Amino acid sequence: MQPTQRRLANAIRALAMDAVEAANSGHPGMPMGMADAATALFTKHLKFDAADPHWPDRDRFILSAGHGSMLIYALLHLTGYARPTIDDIKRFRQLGSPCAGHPENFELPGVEVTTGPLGQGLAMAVGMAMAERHLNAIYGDELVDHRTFVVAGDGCLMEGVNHEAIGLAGHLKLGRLIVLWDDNSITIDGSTELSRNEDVIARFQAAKWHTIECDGLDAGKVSKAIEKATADERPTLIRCKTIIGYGAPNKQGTAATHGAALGAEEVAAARKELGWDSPPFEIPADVLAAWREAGARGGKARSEWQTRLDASAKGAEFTHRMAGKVDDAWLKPYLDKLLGELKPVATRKASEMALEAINAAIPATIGGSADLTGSNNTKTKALEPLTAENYAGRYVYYGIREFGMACAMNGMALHGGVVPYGGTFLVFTDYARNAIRLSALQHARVIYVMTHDSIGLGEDGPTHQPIEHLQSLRAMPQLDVFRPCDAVETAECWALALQSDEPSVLALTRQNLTPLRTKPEDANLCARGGYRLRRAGNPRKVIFIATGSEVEIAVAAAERLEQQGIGADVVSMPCTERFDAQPQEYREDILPDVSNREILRVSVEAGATFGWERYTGLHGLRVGIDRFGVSAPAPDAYDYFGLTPDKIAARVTEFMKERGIQ
Ligand SMILES: Cc1ncc(C[n+]2csc(CCOP(=O)(O)OP(=O)(O)O)c2C)c(N)n1
Ligand SMILES: [Mg+2]
Repeated sequence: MQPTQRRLANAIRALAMDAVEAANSGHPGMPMGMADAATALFTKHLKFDAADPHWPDRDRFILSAGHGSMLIYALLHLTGYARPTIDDIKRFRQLGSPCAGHPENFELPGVEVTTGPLGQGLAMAVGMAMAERHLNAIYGDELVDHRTFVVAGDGCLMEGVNHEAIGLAGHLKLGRLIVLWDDNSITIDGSTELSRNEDVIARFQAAKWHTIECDGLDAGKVSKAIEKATADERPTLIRCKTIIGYGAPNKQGTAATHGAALGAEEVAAARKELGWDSPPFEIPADVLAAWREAGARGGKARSEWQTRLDASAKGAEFTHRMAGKVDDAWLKPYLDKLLGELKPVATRKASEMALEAINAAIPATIGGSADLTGSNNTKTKALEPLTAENYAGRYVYYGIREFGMACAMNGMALHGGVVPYGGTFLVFTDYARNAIRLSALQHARVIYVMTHDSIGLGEDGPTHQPIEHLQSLRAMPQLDVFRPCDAVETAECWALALQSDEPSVLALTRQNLTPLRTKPEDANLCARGGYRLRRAGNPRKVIFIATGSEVEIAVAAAERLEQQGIGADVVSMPCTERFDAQPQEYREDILPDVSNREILRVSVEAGATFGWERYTGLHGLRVGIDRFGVSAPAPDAYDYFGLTPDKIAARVTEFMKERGIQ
């Protein structure tokens, strides 16, 4: 006799209790409450094949309530994924175990995205569903025909980003997105009544979602709800009424089960309550067999899909795209043309010019902006909007939803087959910041086109003028921050961002910049992160290290110094992260390891000087802005902050005099 759905679910409950008990840390309540719903989904509906976690046409499952990580670890193990093994689960939350505290996409195939920061899983799922519809529009049902399922908790539906995400999903009519809400009326502080009295269902309906309510502890009812959800054209929220920690007789329904081990006594009582008499980490053979059967259930669909792929005229192209490969053959002809018609342009405009070539050459790009299309210059001429009526479009009007946009781009990038880029003002990276952090943590190739990158934006004033943003983004691991100084560097930085397996921020100006790179080069000079743009004429006494719009100012300041017999190099440093990764000989050639008495190093960037001592040395000179900006035309703002060639040259000579540098 086949084990009941409840008994299959109890295997999840047991593993969750036991793993948290062994680690003496973790969250048993959520997996225990949602075990029945997850069992219904994984045994009856989710299209997947545990033998091939990377099958491109699999349904995507996203555990947005990432603290309940044992739910997904249990599911992957039970359905027969190669990892996690039972030993991995025994080492839940221990160093080196792929069963980390929260699910990490880079640890386990089957974990589609990294979750834990509440709300973002749901918002990334929106991006996954967008990528699916887009690729479906191009490759058809025979190659792309899958759904995105999400388990979200109360926390996910309280975080502001859920509003952005569901608004976008409703607007784009992402009918293949199905969210199971773990409605257990509990969060860490206690009852949800402490902090929420909104009508969540009405809110989703207002965002044009289909909603269903069911008993989340009854797998059969959840199954019926999923059937209804898949039949509807709208995205669906299934409100699963559950009890947190279900099965733990004395603690269920309370916040005590949310994030702590239940304790040996309560675990024993739960075993009794659930009729589960296997020792910890042991799954009865009949239960395991039924789960393994569920994990192999998609094998036939996968092999049929493989046959269709092999026969498809677009098969090779599809495989290439899903592998994430992009061409960079566009760069050289583009640069050749650009060098023939040099004129001052803002780097945001230079980015648009490069994008014209990129979008023509790389069909996988999907652009967008958080309602600043005309300012971010992200839409190239041929791009059509991606809409509910035309999913084949390649331009997303995200609306004023920076965080939602960044999350959606993470989801798209991790879905695969598309390369998302999106814009807003650099100052608003703060709105999107935790999603940028998740791009970095997850190795998601997302390209952030962040314009208006300094006081150079002028009259909009200090609310819009980034100060600390460049340095704070540079502090983030696994993220490249590019700040190109002219149109050539902008194209080079775009090429690097597209070839990267990490996210990038392109910091671009509003104001026009003088072309500084005017000759063809054999190599992409920005690839080294920093390079000598100008070599000292007189004996070298000064090295300017500048980025973006301040490079031309540094070059002009260097010319002033040369007139006084002071030799000055100018290093353009479009990407400090890449410079830091260069071999020591290279770095020492550009920034020789000598005292600032022999050669003074001067950083010039229209932003926080914090951190620039890394390149100037403690006794070097840092020219920047360590206060909020001002509302004024850009040239006045630059003058006010002393960021003009004359003022910088004067400051350098003064500094040299004070310090006795000859
Ligand atoms: C953005 C964010 N803020 C705070 C937390 C810390 N946190 C983890 S779980 C949780 C409560 C979530 O409540 P709910 O989603 O209802 O989960 P349940 O207690 O039902 O498992 C909080 C505040 C987090 N992970 N992410
Ligand atoms: Mg809850």
